[in-house]
Amino acid sequence: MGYTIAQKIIKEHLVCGEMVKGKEIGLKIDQTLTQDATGTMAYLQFEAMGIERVKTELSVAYIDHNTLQAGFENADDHRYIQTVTKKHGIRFSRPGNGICHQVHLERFSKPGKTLIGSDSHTPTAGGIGMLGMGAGGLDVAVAMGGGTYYITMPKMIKIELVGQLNPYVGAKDVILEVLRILGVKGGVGAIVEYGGEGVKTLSVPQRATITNMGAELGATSSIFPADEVTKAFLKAEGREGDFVELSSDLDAEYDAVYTVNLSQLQPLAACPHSPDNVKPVSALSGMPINQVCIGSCTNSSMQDMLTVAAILKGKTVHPNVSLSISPGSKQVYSMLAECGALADLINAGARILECACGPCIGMGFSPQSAGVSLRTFNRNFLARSGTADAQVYLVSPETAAASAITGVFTDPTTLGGAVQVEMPTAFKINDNLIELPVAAELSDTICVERGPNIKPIPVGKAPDKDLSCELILKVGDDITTDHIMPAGTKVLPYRSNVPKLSEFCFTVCDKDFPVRAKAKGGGVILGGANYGQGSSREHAALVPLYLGIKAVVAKSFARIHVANLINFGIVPMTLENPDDYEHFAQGDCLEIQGFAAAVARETQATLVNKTNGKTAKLRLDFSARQRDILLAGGRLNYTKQGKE
Ligand code: MIC
Ligand code: SF4
Repeated sequence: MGYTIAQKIIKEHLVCGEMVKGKEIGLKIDQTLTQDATGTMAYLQFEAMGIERVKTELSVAYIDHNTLQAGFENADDHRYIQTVTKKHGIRFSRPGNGICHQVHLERFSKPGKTLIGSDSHTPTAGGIGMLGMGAGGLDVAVAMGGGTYYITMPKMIKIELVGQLNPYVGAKDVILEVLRILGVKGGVGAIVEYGGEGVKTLSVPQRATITNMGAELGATSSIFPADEVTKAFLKAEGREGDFVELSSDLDAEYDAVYTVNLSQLQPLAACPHSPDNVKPVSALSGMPINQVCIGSCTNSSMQDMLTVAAILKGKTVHPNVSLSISPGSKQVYSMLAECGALADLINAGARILECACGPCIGMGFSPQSAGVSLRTFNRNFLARSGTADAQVYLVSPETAAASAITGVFTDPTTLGGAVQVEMPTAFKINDNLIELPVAAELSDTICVERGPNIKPIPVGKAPDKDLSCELILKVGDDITTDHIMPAGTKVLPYRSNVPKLSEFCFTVCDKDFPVRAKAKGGGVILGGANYGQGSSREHAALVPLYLGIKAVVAKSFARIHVANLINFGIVPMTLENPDDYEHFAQGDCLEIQGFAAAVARETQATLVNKTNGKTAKLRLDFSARQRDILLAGGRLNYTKQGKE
């Protein structure tokens, strides 16, 4: 039997385990990336491991999330990351150089290699044929130290692309269509591969828009073949030497195949508050809007920006609309300036932001009360924009630009004609904002600077012999990490200060949760399906650990979050029968007899509701390695025991 693209890369990097669907496998990681909102923790953990020098082929630290410096905290964290990376062999992408995924795609991604990043959108690199995966900071720290990265061997989903996109229909519409078909749980446990005749009609940045939002499918990764188009992109980046051809074997087997006809696609929008709540833009036409935000790691390439500039040229943004534009990287930004397109954007009334995540992570540009905001981003989770009652729609740059002019939801295909965007055959290469680390023998000369906002990382404990505690919080389906650990301007500065961060935990769902959890010494959380979807932020495990959470019971979990829970010694267990969810209410007294023994060796345990006498069977689906980590009270303790 032949191999899929991802299987070929996995086979090349397999360190342990068998490539059997559903089984744990260990992979060698070639490259890592971090960003500043998760990076501080990742490097603190790397330092705690006592490894002098990274062992990867390349590791890069980006500063792109916490760039609004309304106090000393973010600037201190940046300085810490700058000094710690210089010492330990990691490149440092300075603030102003751009969004991690965009810059990595331009400057470092390589077909056929593996990449993990402490950011869930690391699969963006799949646009170039690289196997990129989002991971918790601790997993990234381990990989930087040369350690193995563990995943469950994924199933393979193929999206067969046929036809060609019509004018004003973008790559964003392709992934929104896939989200419409598969939903936010549809990619869980899978790698999504793109193939078919339509592939060659898409540029690398367009492919990267599609793989980027594979994160919203819950997929382990998403990947495109590496072909002539990939080669041309690498050549334009002055990196032709990094090209290797990559495609699936003709007899490769997929668990499911879906066809998307590009020629038949129309502009789409993901409606509040989920990326899979997809409707045609034509069905929303005429709805008044208040804000448009263009940018993010999904849609901030040169191609996207030039398209927007062409639509806005000579027009004025509607008076009821505030338009922000954040180019994805310094490369894009400076080329826009040089070709004059930046002037077209400025003249139209766009508010140009720095090349960073910005509004995507609630770093400014929160919409007005109950405001309708059209964003070219990837997530429209409740309150993520910073305005609790905002209505955020995810759209393509084409739809965003057209609507910014009219002030109402506008299907860009009604503009008529076509935007002609001339893509440069050579990008402007200037890596002056990427600092190199010092040579190993000079590392002692570097003093790592730590600001007062950096507080110790909480460390987990071994599970209790019998678990007896309260159901401290009950939540529904599709709880995101933005519910568990919100972001935004007020919260993000505390990413390296867990005690302070804990004051915001779950407050989107229940404002009293932090105080209640602290007063009661923690307990168990009950969730619905796909608990922990979204970000890779390990804070969504670390902070509950700090608040005393010992276990999370759910109908199902998202991949990165479940790995983070295990890394920090919180036991994730699934309900054997999802209907049992109804037999538990917040405040109930819970018990699991023989809890530690079950974690050590059982695949089942019985959860007793002592308040109403009901019981539920729980599944404990762990590998032997995961059981050891949980018994040690988390991966930091486990590594201290000398294990990888
Ligand atoms: C996000 O888009 O939610 C983030 C912010 O990039 C996160 C990482 C984080 O929480 O720092 C992600 O996607 O992993
Ligand atoms: Fe940054 Fe938004 Fe991309 Fe996350 S999704 S990395 S916040 S641009």
